[in-house]
Amino acid sequence: MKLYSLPHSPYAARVRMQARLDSLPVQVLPPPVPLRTEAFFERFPLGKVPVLELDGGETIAESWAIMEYLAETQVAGGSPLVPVDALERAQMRMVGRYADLHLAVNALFPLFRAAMGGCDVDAGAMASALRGELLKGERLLSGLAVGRSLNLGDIALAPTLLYLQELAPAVGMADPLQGFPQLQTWWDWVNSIDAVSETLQEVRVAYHAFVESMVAKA
Ligand SMILES: N[C@@H](CCC(=O)N[C@@H](CS)C(=O)NCC(=O)O)C(=O)O
Repeated sequence: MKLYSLPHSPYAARVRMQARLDSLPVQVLPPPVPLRTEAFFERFPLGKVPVLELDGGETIAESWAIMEYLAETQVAGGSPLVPVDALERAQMRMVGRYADLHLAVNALFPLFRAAMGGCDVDAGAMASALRGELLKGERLLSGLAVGRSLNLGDIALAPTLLYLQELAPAVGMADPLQGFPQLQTWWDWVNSIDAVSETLQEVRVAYHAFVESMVAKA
């Protein structure tokens, strides 16, 4: 199987983490045709990475769909990254949805657009939105932060939180996890797992290189 990935992509990082954790036979490659071209959309209708290409040529986009496919098909007896218990599985999906539909939509995307030179940046409003979204995570993870196995929800959340820590200083939050002890405990825990911290470090390095290239172009 081939995983089309970009090193700075938080979404591709999820699948790379999973591949490391579950020792999956996945070859990580850059996209075979340039992003944002007609050729890319023709081959990969959703127009984004990550994309998993199976040995038969079928493709799957959307990180969550890829992760569930891999977890269901590639580990005999089921991946340990998906809880057997239905409630724990629902909690796993809830954390994944929190990362994508709350934290990313309401806090990360506005910060990212601002960092990329968006106009009318209201730093105070962005910091306040970020605090509000982190407070949701703080409450959500209370009781889910420690004493259990890592799951796909954690893998989905970790790269999003990494990006928020990279971008929050621009709106005056040098340490966005300060004041959110559950989130901090969770962050320390996931970072104590090598496959997670190594993948996050790849994302961090690639993001810094990306920022430097933007500065050089400006
Ligand atoms: N919901 C998608 C998001 C994927 C996504 O946004 N990927 C970005 C890279 S981080 C991308 O491919 N962007 C292409 C573009 O902006 O043209 C997922 O979970 O896979």
